[in-house]
Amino acid sequence: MSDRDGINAHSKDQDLAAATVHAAPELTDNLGHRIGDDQNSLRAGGRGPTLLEDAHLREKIHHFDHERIPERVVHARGAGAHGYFQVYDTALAPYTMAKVLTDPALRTPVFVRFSTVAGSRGSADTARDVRGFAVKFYTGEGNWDLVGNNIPIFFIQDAIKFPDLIHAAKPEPDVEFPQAQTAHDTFWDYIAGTPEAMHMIMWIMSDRAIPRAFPMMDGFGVHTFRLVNAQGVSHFVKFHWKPLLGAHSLVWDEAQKIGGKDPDFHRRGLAEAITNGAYPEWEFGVQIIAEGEETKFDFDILDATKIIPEDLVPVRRIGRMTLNRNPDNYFAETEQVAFMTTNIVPGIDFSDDPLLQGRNFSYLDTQLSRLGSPNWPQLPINRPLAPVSNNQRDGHMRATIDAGKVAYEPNGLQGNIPNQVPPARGGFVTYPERVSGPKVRERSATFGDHYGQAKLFWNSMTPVERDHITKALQFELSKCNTRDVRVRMLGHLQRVNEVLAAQVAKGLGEPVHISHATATPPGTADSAAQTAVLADATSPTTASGGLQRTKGLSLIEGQPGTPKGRKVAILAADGVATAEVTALLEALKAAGAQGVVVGPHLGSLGNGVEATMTFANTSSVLFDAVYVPGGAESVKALLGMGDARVFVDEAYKHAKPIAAVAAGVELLTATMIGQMLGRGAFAGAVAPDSADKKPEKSGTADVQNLSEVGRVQSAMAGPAGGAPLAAYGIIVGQGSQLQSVTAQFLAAIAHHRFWGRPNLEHVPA
Ligand code: HDE
Repeated sequence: MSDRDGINAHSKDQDLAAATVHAAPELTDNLGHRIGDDQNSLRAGGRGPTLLEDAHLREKIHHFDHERIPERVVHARGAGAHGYFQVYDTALAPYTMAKVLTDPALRTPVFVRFSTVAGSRGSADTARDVRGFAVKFYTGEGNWDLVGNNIPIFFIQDAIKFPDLIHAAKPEPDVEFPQAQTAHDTFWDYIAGTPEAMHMIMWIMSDRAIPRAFPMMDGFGVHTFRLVNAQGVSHFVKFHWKPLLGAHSLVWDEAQKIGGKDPDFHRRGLAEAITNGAYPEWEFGVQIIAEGEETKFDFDILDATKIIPEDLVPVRRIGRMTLNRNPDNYFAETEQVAFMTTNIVPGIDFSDDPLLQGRNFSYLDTQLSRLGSPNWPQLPINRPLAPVSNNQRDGHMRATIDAGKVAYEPNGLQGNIPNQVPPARGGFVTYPERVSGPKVRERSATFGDHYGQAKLFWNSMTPVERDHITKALQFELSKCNTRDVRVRMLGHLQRVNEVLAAQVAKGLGEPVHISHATATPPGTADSAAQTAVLADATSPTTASGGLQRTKGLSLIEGQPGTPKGRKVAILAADGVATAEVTALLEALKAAGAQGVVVGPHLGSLGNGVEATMTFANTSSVLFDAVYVPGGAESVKALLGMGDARVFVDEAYKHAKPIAAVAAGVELLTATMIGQMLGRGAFAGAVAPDSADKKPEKSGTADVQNLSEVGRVQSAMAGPAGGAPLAAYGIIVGQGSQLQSVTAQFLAAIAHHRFWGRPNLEHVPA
């Protein structure tokens, strides 16, 4: 067995462990001298000048002065994790000789880095942006990097445009703002002159650009690649990652507030999930197209502004990735990891996508300015598990000691080793694609349709998702200072969908020229009126394989519903009903969700309930659902706290499940929920306080059963003429109904958001 065959899921962990150092009892300098005093520099007298002789002071400050390296020119803000990848079976063997994709016995170690694109290293996680989704597979055949995004297409078709796109998106160079935002003149000025970006604009204005969590994001290889089998036959392929938790998003008002309340929201969530053993998982999928088949499409598979709709070519799920270990050191691992699109293994190859071809230059080039030496592949996080042997030598920070006098080939002195490897023994051979043509700077006519798939995306959205896209465009363009930029963008939107354009125009105070009904934009809340206007506003597609809509695009339709990974705030004060808190905490834990008691102060709230967060140090926007247990004293205190009321109001506005038991229901009726739905909706739910009673055993069963959500308890009367409370994701009950309330609440959490609640625009949160 060679070193290449012995790789298992832990191989990279062991490799990194060899380079990991732990604190030792004795303090030393960098060259092992024991330090006697690390608090006082060497001075001529207690009040005298510092002496040049103080080598320890100079070493310490010298190292500190050089601790930073340049941040990535794009994707500077990121978070990473270790894990492994394994295919289910040999299904891809007819298509590729890559062992990582065909041998189900292999657990290939991976390191994954998620990122935003535009913001700098310290920017907020929840900015509206594409997310990077870069996976480094440490395979026995060398490293394979799949450097993808959470959106399956890109803004531009040719790499030569990338510096312009990024210059336009980054903070404006004269003033260096806005940070991590596209809502400014230069971005939209560039986009208005770049029609090929229109499909991508639909995606980044959608909720895809504000994911709920890294483990709740799709991932895409974006470009068309090749799979090549042992006979040298090539198929085209698109790569997909599908999260087991489903792909879910924040809402924009929430994302903006989180940016201030917890700028580390996504990286904290990833680290906590792994620490808690809730390992993020994705299935790996492929769309495979035989060579020649691609010419049947009315779009070009080499054009990175196009998807291959899933209804045209289904995604076959062939394996799974699990992330199960946090990095030990952010800088050494997440900051120094260097991905390259050119890292591929036998059985995988490039297509002629001009964006991919340009990337193949950029990723090697950029590592030199970031990591400062051509020896960056020797850094522990970058070095492969596959053995390395070649005649490259020297350079800054060379870590290996390359023994022997021969550093060239061919050579006779060393038996001509290291020697080239024939294909039969794993040597890489480029797919011998036949290429001919004049040298020209031109774009193929097959790349010419810039609006067709933007329409496919728009049509495939549910009405509330269309409302969100429209609101995002109203927001972004309203922040452009130059009217001409706004008006030029309206021209493009008109070509995607005229009702969309009219609604955005309304938000910008521009004239609307269509006869279709319009609605006044509603501020930060979802608007029932705008959603209704957009509900039937579809556009005939082109460049979409004859499809008018396709699955795989909506974040609301076809996503798995699960309470796993969700975080619930339990609002409580001194005297809270212990049994109700305990029952919910247990039920959430059993369902893979997490409950957090939020109180006016940390620590004991009496009877064994501990508050681990306070109304001052957290916020409604950091949770997926809210629960108000009973306990007369506790509820009385909450009723007197504006922060507790806003907590509930925001959860209502952001369409999150809300539950209350016994006296806890009073907090709901006293907040905007009571006013929005009418207090009558809660009739019969408020019962004598259950604090002293023994509750029924809490129910954890049947949490996946979403029909529970629609089931109305006898205690819950529906608002006159309206839907029952539970249909709005609001679950209330008496203390004696704890089991049923808990089960319904879990089902509501699994459903995630309850769009279309009444009167949202009136909620002052
Ligand atoms: Fe990148 N991109 N990119 N990109 N990209 C970088 O490489 C570049 C593109 C992506 O977590 C840089 O090491 C060009 C598409 C990710 O370390 C740089 C073009 C996609 C990451 C670079 C693109 C990506 C990067 C900066 C246009 C999705 C972060 C630092 C042709 C398929 C990787 C670095 C990490 C990073 C260049 C377009 C994904 C400068 C020239 C399309 C996930 O080399």
